Amino acid sequence: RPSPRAHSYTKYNSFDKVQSWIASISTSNSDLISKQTIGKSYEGRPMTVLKLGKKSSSTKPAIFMDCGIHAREWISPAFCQWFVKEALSTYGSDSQMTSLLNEMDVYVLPVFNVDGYDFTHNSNRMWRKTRSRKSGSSCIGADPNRNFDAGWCSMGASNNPCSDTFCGYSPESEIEVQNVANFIRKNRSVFKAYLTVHSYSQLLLFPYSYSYQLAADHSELMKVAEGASAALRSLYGTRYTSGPGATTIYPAAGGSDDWAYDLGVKYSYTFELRDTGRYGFLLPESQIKPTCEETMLAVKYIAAYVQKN
Ligand code: ING
Ligand code: ZN
Repeated sequence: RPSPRAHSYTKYNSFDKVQSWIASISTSNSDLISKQTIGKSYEGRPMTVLKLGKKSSSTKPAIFMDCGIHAREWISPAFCQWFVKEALSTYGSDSQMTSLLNEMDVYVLPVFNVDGYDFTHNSNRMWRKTRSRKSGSSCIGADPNRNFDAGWCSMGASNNPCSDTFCGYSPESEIEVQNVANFIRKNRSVFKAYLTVHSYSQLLLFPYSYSYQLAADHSELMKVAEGASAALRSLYGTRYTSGPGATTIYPAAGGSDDWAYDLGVKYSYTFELRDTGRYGFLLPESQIKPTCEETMLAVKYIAAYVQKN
């Protein structure tokens, strides 16, 4: 088995490479990291979550972060891999990371839409959805970020199976969405924050996207988002806009952040990473490092806030 040293964090790795990285990194750092499979995808691929944190006899509060809900947004899984590497390599030297992993656990799902991600590497680079099939339609897949049970398919989603924003045949019809929703429901009392990473547009979004109503915690969510955006910008000057999904990007029901928030996970955020459209989903590999470095600052800002609240 290749050692984690052989893994490149500045390339867009295939699903198979991410899986072997998950296997090796979790065995070589067993004091700080463990892995668990939360289920299998439509095509039978494992969905593996990495749990980062100092082992403790009692249950610690936790943060859940997923990447790669949408297949073509390759910078997103690259960020989750970067985050895991940084967490392990700065634990013990960076005081914030040390304190975070001593007091909390961070659950990372590096690739959510495993079938779609593999499909973008092998067949169609611009694929977004899952790869599920249903008799009666020749079109494949549903949008996992329209398939959560949050105002499901009421706005900004399509009931046409051929659409890129198809909401699915019912809430959680997609097995990948069901696997994540079940895992978060099971641990709902320990999760203090839910972070989901997309691209592109340079936005830090929070609920709601399924409604124009402001979230009960709107002011606090906005304050934390502005702080995180400022931290991100401090490194290379990259500008992010913060706000509720519905008015900051577009109304869209069935999103994971709205669902997690309504379940009771207060600090629920959607990142839209670089860029603003020059390269879009085809962000060059040369931008992986700077994008991940600046995004680390925003994620660590949110984590530090959640930790003290
Ligand atoms: N953007 C998100 C999308 O699913 C979003 C925006 C965020 C919608 C939160 C709903 C909830 O369309 C991308 N780029 O995928
Ligand atoms: Zn997306």
